[in-house]
Amino acid sequence: MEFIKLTQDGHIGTIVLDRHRKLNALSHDLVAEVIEALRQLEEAGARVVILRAQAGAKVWSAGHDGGELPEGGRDPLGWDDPLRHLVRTIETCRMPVIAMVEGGVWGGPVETVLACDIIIAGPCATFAVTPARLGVPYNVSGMMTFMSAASLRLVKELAFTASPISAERAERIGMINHVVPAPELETFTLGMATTIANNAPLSIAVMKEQLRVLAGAKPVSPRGFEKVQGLRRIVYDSHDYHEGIRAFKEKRRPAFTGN
Ligand code: LCV
Repeated sequence: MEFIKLTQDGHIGTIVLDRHRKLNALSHDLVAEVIEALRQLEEAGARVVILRAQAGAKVWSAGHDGGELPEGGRDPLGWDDPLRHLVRTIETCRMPVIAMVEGGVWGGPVETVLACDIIIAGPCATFAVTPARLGVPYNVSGMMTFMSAASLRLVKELAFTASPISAERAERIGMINHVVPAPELETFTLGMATTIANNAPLSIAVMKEQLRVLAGAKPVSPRGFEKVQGLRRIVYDSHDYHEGIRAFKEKRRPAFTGN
């Protein structure tokens, strides 16, 4: 595989994001390799998976690949978007997925990390929810992922400011499980993976699916869903969305007008 490294040691699988030149930006091809790796690990009897970046990474992932974002008139985060497919695969695969985070996590990859079952970070890890930075209308299930991970007030701060928060703060508010000193991060993560792998895989797989079904059981009426989708369309049909994506691709600050 070109964009990830896949290894398995007994019942523990490890997927390393390895698209170094683009800071592990989640392109269609990188996501396809992660999804295939999860499928192979499940088939090979892995009982737990560690999803991580290269050792010592300054950026865990720089976000949805900006080059693959539509420039307007189409839902940028629809059902078939690679990021949506990756989140669903992590949530529904039988094995617990532990996100081991070093470096900055930007945009869609924050949701990818939050979709993982357990999050263990080094002290320099940061998390930035960036739709407002680009003018993107985040999608419904993504918002629910954020709401499951943090209080509504904190989700609003993350979403409205698009500013990174520290691993220490994320742990303090319960958004991530552990912050571990960098030299101990790998050992600590492997230790937890080993504990999980030595427990009953069927019981864990069923509890993981139970928790997914129960956590996702938030009543959104068809009318409510249609209203949200209509509001999102206003955004991705707007001048600001087009400007945000163009500015991102041209590496300049966007000039948002509110239209
Ligand atoms: C493709 C990239 C990217 C990238 N795609 O290094 O959540 S939503 O709704 O917002 C969703 C739509 C989403 O996820 O949007 C993307 C959100 N991500 C961001 O806002 C972060 C964008 N990246 C950055 O701000 C910087 O790259 C950071 C601060 C992460 C690192 O800065 P640094 O100066 O260390 P460069 O910016 O020079 O990036 C190194 C290479 O990675 C590419 C970037 O274009 C450059 O490649 P080239 O030298 O070939 O141009 N890169 C970075 N992010 N999201 N490519």
